[in-house]
Amino acid sequence: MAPVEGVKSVHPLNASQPAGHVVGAIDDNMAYPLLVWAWSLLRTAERSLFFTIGFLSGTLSDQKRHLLEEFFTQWGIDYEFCELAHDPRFVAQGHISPTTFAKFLLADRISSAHVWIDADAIGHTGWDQIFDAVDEVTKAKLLLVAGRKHGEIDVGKSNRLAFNAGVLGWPAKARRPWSRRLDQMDLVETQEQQLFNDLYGDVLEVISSDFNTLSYQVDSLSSSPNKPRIIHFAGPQKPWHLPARFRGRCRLYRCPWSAWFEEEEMMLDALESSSLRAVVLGMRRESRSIGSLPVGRHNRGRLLLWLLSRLGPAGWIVIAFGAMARPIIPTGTHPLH
Ligand SMILES: [Mn+2]
Repeated sequence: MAPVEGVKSVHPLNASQPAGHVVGAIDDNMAYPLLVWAWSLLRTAERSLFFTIGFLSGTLSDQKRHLLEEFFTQWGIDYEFCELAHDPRFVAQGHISPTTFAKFLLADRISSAHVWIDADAIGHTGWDQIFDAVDEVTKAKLLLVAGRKHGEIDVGKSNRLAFNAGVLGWPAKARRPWSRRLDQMDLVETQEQQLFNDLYGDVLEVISSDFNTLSYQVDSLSSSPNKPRIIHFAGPQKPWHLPARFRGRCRLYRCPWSAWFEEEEMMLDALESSSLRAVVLGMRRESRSIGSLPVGRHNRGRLLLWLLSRLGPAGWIVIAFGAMARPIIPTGTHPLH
């Protein structure tokens, strides 16, 4: 079948422009968001791409994996799946699954230059310039990350993690051994991010926060002074959890989630006449589910989405009242604008 229109095939590789190697990891829950991730990255890249998708043993069903392979083949994506050994130290923490630790395993396995991007992110025009930045990493630096705000980073600040590990540029250099350090660590709130900060804090090359724009830091894309190149939907509540009927508000307001909805819509439109469309709609339905009732202070945004997914049209009442509670609900990440 012909590749989807508007998407550049990576076959044959364009010799004048080096291909970018994108690495990510998923489990069954993230199979559908991964499609939107891959679609957006491919759609907006100016170079050919090669994808490595990692998964921890036993967390991605053969069925899901085969479905993803069908999509990738149809889109002309050059890819490999990479099964990784699970490790009891890879803990689930709140909404963060053990899959996040795949970053370490994949960076060890892939010694050539590549860019890790969390599957809860999308690419925007210009995102693939990060590959140039990785190639230009200075001699003493081992890892490229995006600053938290306006390209700034403060490694010395001990009360807060210096960088978010959702986007990582790995030059073709040695990786630091992480296993023993992980053994020595106390359990902290975001174990894998803390480990990254501990290991690489002194050898970081920092680029603009545009390459890892955290959705909860942006209220509206139309008023944001920066042009996000990679939008990372970090945090417990995710755009794919929001039922379609409530998405119009986000799109009107241009909250960061609207960018995810646009990519998803483009992807679905491009699959209009494809035999895979029915399959993708099934995956989409499945991805909406949040599971059991989310509890705890940090889960207020997720709780709102949980309610909206169960209430149907009555969810508008929750939104009307919720708008009054806006100050206690995370900004830029929900339909309460
Ligand atoms: Mn993430």
